[in-house]
Amino acid sequence: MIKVHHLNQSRSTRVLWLLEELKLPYEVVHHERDAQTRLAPASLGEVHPLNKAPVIEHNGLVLCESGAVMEYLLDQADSTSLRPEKGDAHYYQYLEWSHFAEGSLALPVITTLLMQMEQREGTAPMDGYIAKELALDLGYIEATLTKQAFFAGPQFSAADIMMTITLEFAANLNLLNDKPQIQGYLNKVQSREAYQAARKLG
Ligand SMILES: N[C@@H](CCC(=O)N[C@@H](CS)C(=O)NCC(=O)O)C(=O)O
Repeated sequence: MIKVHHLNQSRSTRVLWLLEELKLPYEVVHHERDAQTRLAPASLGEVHPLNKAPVIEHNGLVLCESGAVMEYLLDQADSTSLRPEKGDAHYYQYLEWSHFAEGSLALPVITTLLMQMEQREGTAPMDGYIAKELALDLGYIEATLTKQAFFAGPQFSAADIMMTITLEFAANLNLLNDKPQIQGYLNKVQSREAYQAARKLG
């Protein structure tokens, strides 16, 4: 059965909602935010190194990132009503908004939340948040690239194209100086002919 790790007041509500829509059987493991810091408890970190919700477990797979979890659950269901067919014009609108929610909208919304907290409480949660997120994310990426050659496994994929450009921003900001695996990975993908051709175009 699908196991959902749910954090109160969090994005994992997306997953519970979708499971209800799909009428798939599932069980919920509840994790409670720390009353003071509002951060996730260590119990989530025992399930996935990013220590965030949502995470699902199913048939030996441990999956995080709500958009990816949603796709996985849709793949498990018979119903196609919640995801337009590939090739249908609406499919690409579906894809655009699904990525937009986390890829574009979440950053300014979360930043506003943290800035409002700073003004209200006179503290600096933004600094703590950025340092914590960078350490977690870059550590997770470094560990992943220690285990496998590319993001989706042994083969290069479009996920590598997505990740490389963001990692290049990070490298330019000197955030990867202590990340030899990521640096080696970047050298490898940047030597691809198609990458060189794209760079030549600007
Ligand atoms: N992009 C990720 C974001 C995951 C995320 O930041 N989850 C938040 C809850 S909304 C969390 O677990 N925060 C607790 C923490 O950072 O300690 C997704 O869509 O799953």
